[in-house]
Amino acid sequence: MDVTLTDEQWQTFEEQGYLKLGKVLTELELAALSQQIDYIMLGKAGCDYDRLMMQREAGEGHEQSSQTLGFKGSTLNYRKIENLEFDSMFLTYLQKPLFREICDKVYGKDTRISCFRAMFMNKPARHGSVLAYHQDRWTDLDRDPLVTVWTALDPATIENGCVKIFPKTQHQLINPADPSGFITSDQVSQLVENGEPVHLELEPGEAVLLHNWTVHGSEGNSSEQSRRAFSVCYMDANTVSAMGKQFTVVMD
Ligand SMILES: O=C(O)CCC(=O)C(=O)O
Repeated sequence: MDVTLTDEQWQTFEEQGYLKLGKVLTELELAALSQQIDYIMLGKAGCDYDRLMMQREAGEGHEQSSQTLGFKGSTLNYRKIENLEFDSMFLTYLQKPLFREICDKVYGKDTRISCFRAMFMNKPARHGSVLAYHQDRWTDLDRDPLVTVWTALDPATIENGCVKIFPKTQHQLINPADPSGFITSDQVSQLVENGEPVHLELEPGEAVLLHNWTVHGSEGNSSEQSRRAFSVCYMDANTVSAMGKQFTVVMD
């Protein structure tokens, strides 16, 4: 398991807008995080559910729920769970030295780092929905968070809706005034003219570093294999939201 990145790896990241980090979790850590997220979904974790943003996926006789604070029933059919920095196991993971090193490189050495979001992104077996192509940016912030580490807890494959990206799209915003970051189907077609998207197939415990502006999305999942993943967007802790959102400092 690498704990430091080479100059060559940084160069690849800067050129391509993404970098496969390889295994970042031991088997034990992977098993513990996978169990913890299942316990959270099933209502068995000893965490404060009122602080977690939880969105249920459509299926099992339910519509897709809104993304709001609080538990929405005991099921593995959740789509998204945010604010996992409030869970001690996920917090410990996102503070790994490799991620501190990445933040040092991107934001400057020893910059205090907060977490724009620490999020479980799930494509439940048989029900996972499509996420259209977009760039990650939020117009209420006074500066853009630049990086996300996306970690597979299950195998992430083409069949179960792994993330797919357009390399080298990190240099400019496609729709700078649009707060959603989503791009139109015409814009996707234009990107495809320059090359097909890359599917980021990963083994459980592997991670990928993404520039937040790299265009990315994912297909649905109709397979029997869930696609559980943990995605952390790190930002400079001095970032201010015009909407008054507060962010948790995760690295001092
Ligand atoms: O997990 C996915 O399918 C996409 C996640 C994503 O868009 C993100 O982490 O910014």
